[in-house]
Amino acid sequence: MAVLEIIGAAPSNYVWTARIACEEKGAPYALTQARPHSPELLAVNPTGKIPGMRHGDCTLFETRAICAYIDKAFSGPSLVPADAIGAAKVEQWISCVNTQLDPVLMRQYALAYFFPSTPDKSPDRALIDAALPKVEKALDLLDRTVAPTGHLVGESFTLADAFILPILHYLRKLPESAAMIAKRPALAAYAERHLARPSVAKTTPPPPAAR
Ligand SMILES: N[C@@H](CCC(=O)N[C@@H](CS)C(=O)NCC(=O)O)C(=O)O
Repeated sequence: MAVLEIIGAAPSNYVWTARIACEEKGAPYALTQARPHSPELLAVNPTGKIPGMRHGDCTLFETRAICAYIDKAFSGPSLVPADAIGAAKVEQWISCVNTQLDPVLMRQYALAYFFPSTPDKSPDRALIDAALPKVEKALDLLDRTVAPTGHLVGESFTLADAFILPILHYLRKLPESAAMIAKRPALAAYAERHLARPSVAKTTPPPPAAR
């Protein structure tokens, strides 16, 4: 069968999550570079968002669905616990990342630095300042959750961790969120430890080229 393709741009936190899943499973894959809404991407995802996936005749979009396929189609260690509570908790955290954490931490806060819509392309202070109380609240939630075991769910690395770690990588690069993480020891240790995990370190996007 053809090699599995993750289609998207390496800096995307969602593309990164899909690649972590491939690495964790030991699934051979290729990253096919494509921007959102490009023809290559629209061929596998009519919504235009990255990532998309192609494996032989199978095409998929939505990171959770792509990761579900990778988890079932390859024989490496399962990314979701087998027990009912563990599996449901992983779904709970992925859903929380997708519907509550990513929209604030990435779409509102981080993208106001990385892709500002200000006329001079300087960071969008109004959006950033409005996001900060919500960023604090989200980081409190994560800090409390990882404190007992050093994972989002249970005692080991799961797909839930693969969804939040790329976001934490970007938050550690930005001034307000970096300071907030540093003040939360459990979350700081969690980020430090898991961002060095081989599947995560190997897929970390290169820093943007200097302009
Ligand atoms: N729900 C989608 C979200 C993917 C997503 O938001 N991707 C971003 C990049 S990180 C994107 O394609 N943005 C471009 C756009 O929304 O038009 C998933 O889980 O795959």
